[in-house]
Amino acid sequence: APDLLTFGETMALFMPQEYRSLEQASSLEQSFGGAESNVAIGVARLGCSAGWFGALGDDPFGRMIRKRVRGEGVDVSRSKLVPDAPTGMMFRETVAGKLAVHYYRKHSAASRMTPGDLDLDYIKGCKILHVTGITPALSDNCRETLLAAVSAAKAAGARISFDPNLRLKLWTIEEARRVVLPLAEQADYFLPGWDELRLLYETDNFAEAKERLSRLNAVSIVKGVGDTTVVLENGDSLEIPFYPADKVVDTVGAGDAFCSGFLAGLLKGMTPAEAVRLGSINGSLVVQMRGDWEALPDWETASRRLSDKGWVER
Ligand code: KDG
Repeated sequence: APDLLTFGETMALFMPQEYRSLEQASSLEQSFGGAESNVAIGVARLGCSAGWFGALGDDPFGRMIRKRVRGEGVDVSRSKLVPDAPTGMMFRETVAGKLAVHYYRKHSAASRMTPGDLDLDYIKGCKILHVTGITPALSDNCRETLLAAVSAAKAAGARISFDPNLRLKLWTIEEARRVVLPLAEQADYFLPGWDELRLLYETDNFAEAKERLSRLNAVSIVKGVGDTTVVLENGDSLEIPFYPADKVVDTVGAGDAFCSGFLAGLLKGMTPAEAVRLGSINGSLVVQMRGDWEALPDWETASRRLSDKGWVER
């Protein structure tokens, strides 16, 4: 099995050109995105072995996604094209400077995944299983599938990486808390954004949140505490400034890009703090181009930035 495994829903993505609204657009650019496949692509681009699986519809979009994820060097051998449900779709537009996402994903192929779809032997062979809070928000059967994958991976000694990726269009914060907080307890790496953590922990006080995080077994990596990422490990806390971005064009996918750099760093033997720097470089590159994953760097580009001496730690 690949060293890094992840699974979830990947959707076809459509965006108007030149920042028109969807109402006014006459043509749309086609791409695709999904938090987990974004991570797998990022890890593969950095030269590590990565696999992604999920259910897609047996339709043009499902085939497009599988082909293109495979083309990025990600193992998609366990993904499925299912005949009786469509590939989910999403549309993004910027209206009055504000990004809006419209999902068409109810009853999608991915939302029907069940534990029976999992190849447990394959999952048991990975070093790190990365999951997000989007999957359990899709359906009860998806939640059970995620829990089954996490237990199998943990039992086999794999590490669990967990990004809550709160999607309040898919469930309420109360529902999210009931699933996300227990999953954080199972994780080896917990990667929330500070905006998400404030909602999950119901606090605006970072010191209080830190206190709660310190009770987890996980190394916690909190993204976006001001312009820094905070790494909490065995009671120590380290702030690592964001790698600078010249221009911010599209912030969607930044969190996934960050996770992919972080996970690739761990697979390359870096400490969590070093791996966060690689995550931050990935995040800074992705926000400068449209799309979730297109601007993810290869190892040569990222490592050049890693050795940039002008970028100091606080
Ligand atoms: O993190 C980016 C994702 O949000 C996007 O690609 C779509 O996976 C997605 C989702 O469910 O929102």
